[in-house]
This record gives sequence, C-alpha cells and structure tokens, in this order.
Amino acid sequence: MKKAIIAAVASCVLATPALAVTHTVNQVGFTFVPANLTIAPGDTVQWVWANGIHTVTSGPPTCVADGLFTMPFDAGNPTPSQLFPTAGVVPYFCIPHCGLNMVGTINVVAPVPTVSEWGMITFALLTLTGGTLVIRKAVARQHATA
Ligand SMILES: [Cu+2]
Repeated sequence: MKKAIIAAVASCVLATPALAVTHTVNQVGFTFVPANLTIAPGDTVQWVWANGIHTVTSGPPTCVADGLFTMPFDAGNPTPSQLFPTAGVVPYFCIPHCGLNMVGTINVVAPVPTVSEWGMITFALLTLTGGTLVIRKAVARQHATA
C-alpha cells in the first residue's frame, strides 16, 4: 500500500516538469517588441533583428550599461540571445538609440508553486515520516490542489 502511494505521488512529481522556453523580442524601428516581457527563471530571450545597427545591452533606461551583458544586434549578429537563470528585473537598451527610448525590460518571475513542487514536498514528508495516516492526508491534498 505504502509503495503504491509513493509511486502515485512520484508520478505526479514527474508529470509536470518545468520546461525552459525561448522567447522572442523583435526589433521594429527604434523599438523592442514587446518592450516588456515576463519570463520564468531558466528561460532564454532571443532578439530578432530587422534593420539598422543596434545593441542589446543590459542596464537601466538612463543608458548606463550595468555589465551583465551586451551584444551587437545588427546584420552580423541578427539573433543574439541571453539566458536568464534567476528571478529579477533586467532592463536593457540599445546603445546608439537609448536616447530615442529604444529600451526594454525582462521580468524574470519564478512561477507560483505548482502541483509538481507540492508533489516533491509531499514526497519529502513521506520519506521523513513513513506514516500511513500522514501519507493519506498528503495524497488527498495533492489531488485537491491538482
Ligand atoms: Cu538601436
């Protein structure tokens, strides 16, 4: 019985892995579209060039690079990309056109705990306690939040 329940919980844990996603930001004239993008930690943003000579440079809209990243964004490097491993707000701009408000923001937001994470917590509690009563309560809660 205990093994079956643990297997059921483990399958819930494995059922919903967090997949890294690549998002696209387009260059349209002197703008980044979308200018504000919300992603999850571990996601990648790829910028897609259309024309002109630009950069993708991290830093606030005061146009001062913060050193996190800077990439040419032109015919020679039309699809630069950047991985965002941790939560936070990452503003960026184009060096030659920052004064024209060619700026953007990547909001890296950790997702609200999911069934998958509750499954892991439940699994940890099961391992620690080993109690059948606790296991049943945990499984009921798992289904209630699914
Ligand atoms: Cu530019």
